[in-house]
Amino acid sequence: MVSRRQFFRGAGAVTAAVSAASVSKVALAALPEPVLQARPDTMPPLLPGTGRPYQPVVTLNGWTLPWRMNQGVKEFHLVAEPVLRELAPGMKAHLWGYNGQSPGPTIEVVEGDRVRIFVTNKLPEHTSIHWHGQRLPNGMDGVSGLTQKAIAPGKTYVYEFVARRPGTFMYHPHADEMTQMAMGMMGFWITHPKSRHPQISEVDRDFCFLLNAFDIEPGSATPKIMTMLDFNLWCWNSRVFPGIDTLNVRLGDRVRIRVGNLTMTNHPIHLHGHEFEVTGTDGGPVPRSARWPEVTTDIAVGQMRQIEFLADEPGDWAFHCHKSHHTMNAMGHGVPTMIGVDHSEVVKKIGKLIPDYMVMGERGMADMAEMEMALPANTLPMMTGQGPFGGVEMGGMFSVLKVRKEQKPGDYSDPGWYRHPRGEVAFEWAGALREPRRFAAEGGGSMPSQAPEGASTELRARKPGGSGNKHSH
Ligand SMILES: [Cu+2]
Repeated sequence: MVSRRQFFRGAGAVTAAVSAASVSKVALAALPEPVLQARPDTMPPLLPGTGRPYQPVVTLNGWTLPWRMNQGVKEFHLVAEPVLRELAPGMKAHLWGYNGQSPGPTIEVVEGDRVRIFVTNKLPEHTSIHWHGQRLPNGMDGVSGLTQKAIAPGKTYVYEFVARRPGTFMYHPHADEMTQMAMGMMGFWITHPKSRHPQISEVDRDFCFLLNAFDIEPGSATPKIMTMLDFNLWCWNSRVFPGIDTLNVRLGDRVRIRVGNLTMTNHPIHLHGHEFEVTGTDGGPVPRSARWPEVTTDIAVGQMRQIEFLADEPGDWAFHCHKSHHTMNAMGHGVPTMIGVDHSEVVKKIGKLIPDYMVMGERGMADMAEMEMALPANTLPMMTGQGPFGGVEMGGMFSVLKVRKEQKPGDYSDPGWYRHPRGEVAFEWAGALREPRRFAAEGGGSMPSQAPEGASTELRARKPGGSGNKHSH
């Protein structure tokens, strides 16, 4: 891929050189060669070889689409087509996307760029592309039926407009949207500022990804497109944990993360160990005076959010959607809550009939992560991912921000697990435990089963060993 990219960049440079001299009609009429991506890896930032300079972004488990300059116009070629996307090692899905992957490649341009996008439809049905959030001529807005004819299978359409407003945008079909978005058709668009912008910081790392979701029955590979809410695979850029790459940064880096939501529900995105500010929304940069610190920001359907922070705490920091069901992989929601239910008798009886019978959830659901039950082909454990201390018991919309002193500028490779300084890891208490008197009197229960006769309702709460804690109740 790198070599193909370099080839493309080289080709772009040649095209630019040619156009500076004299352009043949053939060269002008030809479409830019579509560049395809075969892998779901996070590609290193694509440094602009032609056009105006900018600080590129890194698309999590994605890539940026190369372009060519054609007489001052930045030309891209998107191909809408069926793709095979690996959601995580062990599971591949038949999706629809662009240029070999779902989501499609990120498009990066500079404020003021004139942009021409060729869109070729290799799907079995018509499509269109809407450039979500952009200021553009109405007829370029991509709403089939309303602002253009739908692009029939086999046809290529051209969109052309000036990227007027710097910011974070998305693209997606506006034709049979329910099907095409449920199948994974979407992509990111970044318009970089043309010069220093008072409300847009220069950052050391700039990541982006889309929130998307699929409903794929265990054992199958194609999403159920009629699902409205009960999705079972909650993705960042069509990947689920542990298939989502970590965000690797250098200690002291100023980091920006851009997130767009094209699922059917909101996602409160939460970062551990740091506070961030929302520095941009769908509508552009947030004035500095209007920003406030957060550790979680909710991203509604159709919204984009840019968060920024100083990565000044070394470690492996969880970064995830805070809806606990969204940090899970394929699961049935029809499972009753079994916590506290003793199944031993019924299991003995069923075991005589079905030797492999297994009860889930008596002690919570963490057993699921350790469960070695055979899975149907092409699905993922519900909670998974191994950390340095054992199972992480997560899936779905979960990743890790890795902050390291040794990470070199511009190095996005995974530094491995954090090595905690001595004395900075939670540890098991090995000393004696004093049992509160009430526990023993109540036979080990933590709550009195009934108030003793004549007792007042006042509870005397004492913090254990609380010499320094003088809160009274
Ligand atoms: Cu969520």
